[in-house]
Amino acid sequence: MKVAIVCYPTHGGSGVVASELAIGLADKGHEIHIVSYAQPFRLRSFHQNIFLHEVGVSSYPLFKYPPYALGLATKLVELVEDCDLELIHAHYAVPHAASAYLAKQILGSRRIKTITTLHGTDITLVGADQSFHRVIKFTIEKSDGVTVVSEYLKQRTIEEFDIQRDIRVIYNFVDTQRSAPEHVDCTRETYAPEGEKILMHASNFRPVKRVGDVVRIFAKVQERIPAKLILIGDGPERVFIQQLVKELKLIDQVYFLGEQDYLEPLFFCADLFLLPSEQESFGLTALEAMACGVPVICAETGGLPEVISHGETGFLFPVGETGKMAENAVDLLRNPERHESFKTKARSRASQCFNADRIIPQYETYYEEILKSGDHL
Ligand code: GMT
Repeated sequence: MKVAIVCYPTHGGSGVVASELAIGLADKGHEIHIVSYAQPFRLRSFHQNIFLHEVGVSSYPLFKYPPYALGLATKLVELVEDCDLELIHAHYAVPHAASAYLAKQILGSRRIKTITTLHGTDITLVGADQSFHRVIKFTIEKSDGVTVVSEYLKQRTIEEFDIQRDIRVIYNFVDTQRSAPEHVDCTRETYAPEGEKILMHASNFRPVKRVGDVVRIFAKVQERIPAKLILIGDGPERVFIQQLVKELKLIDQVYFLGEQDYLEPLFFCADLFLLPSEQESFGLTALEAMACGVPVICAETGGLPEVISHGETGFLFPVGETGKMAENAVDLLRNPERHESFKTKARSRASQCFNADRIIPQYETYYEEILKSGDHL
């Protein structure tokens, strides 16, 4: 197949899923054209069968906001014509799905199919914003195919936008080969020289991630057992979090590593991963942690209960219940046998249910179905 994959290039789940999908499909011989405003961070090295196309948007004094959606649509039209593409797969509704729809209309009689993958905040946060609501609903209805990353997100999309059409659930996935322990290159001693336990969190430091809760959970844990916290990522809340760490007198115990392209090497240093988000349509970082044998303590929200098995691979507690999260973290860390069993189950759940070898063929099959189907106009 010859496919255009449209995605965000920045550190974030939707860009990771789109890039890893591109790699998986290209490995199987499909011709994949990545369309984005910059090179996605997971596609910096060379991959056979992957072609990168950056969308540039001219800036004129008249434009307060450069019209990226139109530049993207134009790029897609050119690519479909020049490279004879069959399918545009837009990751994230805003504005990618709208640009794909526009490209399809411009191409007219030339047959091209569009698939939109909804990732979460395009429905739960951006979608709830009235200024985008009608366009998102329209593009969901008009895409030839729509996938979502969890059953939760499917229900949420149907309810939020009153959608009647079919929506396919295809879960996020991990390359469990890359999560194999022989790839370890992080040493615990660097972060925990006295043999302390290591807790970890990775996100884009947006309010929806409740990184403040991560710090509060850690503050309670380290009162009872020697521990360190590693925070990975960057975003609008970082300054506030650094302030909170100072106020709680935890500076010597918390490491801010900034954005990292791959989390696996660091996960091998971790004893627990914390994800107390307000909302999480799936929680790709939780899955990546599990794949490396790291149990996850997270909020019982969104799609996380579909990923984490409570009492087996981690714990789920209501949003904001930092006390319970900390208490269970301490109990688990103090019980090496139980901790070991959680680690084993986390790794095996990730590889049995969410392995790339299992999920990428689901996208391939869906592509084939959509290519065979009639137009969805
Ligand atoms: O909020 C993020 O983590 C970024 C966001 C994105 O679109 O890049 O992530 C969303 O998509 C991921 C991949 O499908 C999901 O695993 C995340 O759960 C989802 N984030 C939220 O729903 C908050």
